[in-house]
Amino acid sequence: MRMRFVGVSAVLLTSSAWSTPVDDMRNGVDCTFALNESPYVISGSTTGSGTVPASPWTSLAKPAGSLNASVDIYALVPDLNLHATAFFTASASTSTTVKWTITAPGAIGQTVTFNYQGTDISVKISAITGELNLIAGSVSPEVDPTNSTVYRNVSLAPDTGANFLQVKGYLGGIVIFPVTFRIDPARYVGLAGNAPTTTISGKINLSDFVGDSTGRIATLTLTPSGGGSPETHYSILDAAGNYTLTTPLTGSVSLSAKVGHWLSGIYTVVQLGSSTTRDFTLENGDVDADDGVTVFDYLELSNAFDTNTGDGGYSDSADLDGDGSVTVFDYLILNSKFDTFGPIEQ
Ligand SMILES: [Ca+2]
Ligand SMILES: [Ca+2]
Repeated sequence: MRMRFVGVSAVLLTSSAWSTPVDDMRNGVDCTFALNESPYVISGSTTGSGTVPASPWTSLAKPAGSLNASVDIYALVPDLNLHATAFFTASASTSTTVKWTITAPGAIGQTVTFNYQGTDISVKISAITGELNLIAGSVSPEVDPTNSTVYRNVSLAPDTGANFLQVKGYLGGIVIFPVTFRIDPARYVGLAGNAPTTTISGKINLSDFVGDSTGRIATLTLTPSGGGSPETHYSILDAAGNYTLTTPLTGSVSLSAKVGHWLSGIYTVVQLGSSTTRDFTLENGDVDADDGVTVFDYLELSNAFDTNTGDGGYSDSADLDGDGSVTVFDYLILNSKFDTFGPIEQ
């Protein structure tokens, strides 16, 4: 009977993917904002105030890994009946404070018409700006009112700064006409219920091996490039040597793989954020699995020499080529890799 690793599946997660609300927000894919019912102010030759009906919650497209976002102004403020992309550019001054500035260069020069207290007023836009100043609170599940889905949210409270979208323009060709819409509160919508993850998969080629890789356990270690705790995964290989893992880590990491009596291999930089494939070719000869081919491996191979599968002294880890016998061919493999150490760059 050939010795095999017992198939035990285990994933050890040693590091959190999001350490601050801002990080959590950065990792998400959408933002949702509500436009509050709010007075707008008209200055210039016209004075007075009116009320813009409350808009439904509006989702902004946000690239994963970014705090920036964009949305058609029409979705943000339907009353304007204006189509132009509003860009939300964010900066985080602390781990919980985010400021977005809003610009919409495509809106400049367009004409919009407000119904102001029963009168239609046409305004040629000369400037459109906005700002959101927010304090991100702790992570908590919340219900998105637009679709009743429970999301992993960062609660956002207005900071001391103003939260607004302001349109300036010309009424009758000369009058500056600022109209301010208050945007408050904002809500971050993450991936539903789960942390963003990256799946890494690939094939581990076991060099100088004619045996069966099925059931062998690959130890895969992700180490954040910028420091932080390594994350170790164990993947049970199939007959083709395929492995897969899913990690909540973000940014760039190194990825190493070690299997039994093969030296470890490493990719020094793997950028996380989208599913990725990394194949390994691991060198044979590390009988004692200490990640180097040394005299100690010779000693272990010698102890098992001239045994076959089922013999008392047979050692699966000394049968380097996996043919069921520990022979001179296994010695030759060890000899060819003598004084070689992992991890070997892939
Ligand atoms: Ca060794
Ligand atoms: Ca052999």
